Amino acid sequence: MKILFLNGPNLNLLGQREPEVYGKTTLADIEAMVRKRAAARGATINFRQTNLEGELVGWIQSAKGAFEVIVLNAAAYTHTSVALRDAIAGTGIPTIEIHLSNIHAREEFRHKSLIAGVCRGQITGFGANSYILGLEAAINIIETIKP
Ligand code: CA2
Repeated sequence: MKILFLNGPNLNLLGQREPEVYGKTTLADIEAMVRKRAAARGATINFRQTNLEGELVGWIQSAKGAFEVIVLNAAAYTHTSVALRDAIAGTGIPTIEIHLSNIHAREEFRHKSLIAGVCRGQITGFGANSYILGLEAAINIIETIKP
């Protein structure tokens, strides 16, 4: 089971700024947590972060044939990027949208996700645990496709 975790802009700042919104856990802490659970579940993960929209698009495109599922926290690009939506639709790889915060309980501009319609589902508001739930959803998809 090969699962690609992608993280968008500013998530490299997790644990360093705005702890009242995003918590004190760093992205490296989250990666370690996901790695541990993935190993226990027999899955292999690749975990990346970028501040660049085009880099995310490139990673999504080249995931074809290399990964079975993508777990994506597109951060602010969630609300703005038609390019990301098109890339997800274009690869056809099942993609799970995740967020640390509950985007529907925040500012109105965060309520709209441009990628939600091309993702298998959305996990939002469980803090760092959203990543573990994303991993479990990814494994479930893989096991359903290949019983
Ligand atoms: O809740 C999430 O996971 C978000 O994807 C986080 C994005 C935000 O734009 C989305 O609406 C919801 C923001 C990530 C920025 O993270 C920071 C962490 C620390 C300090 C500043 C930003």
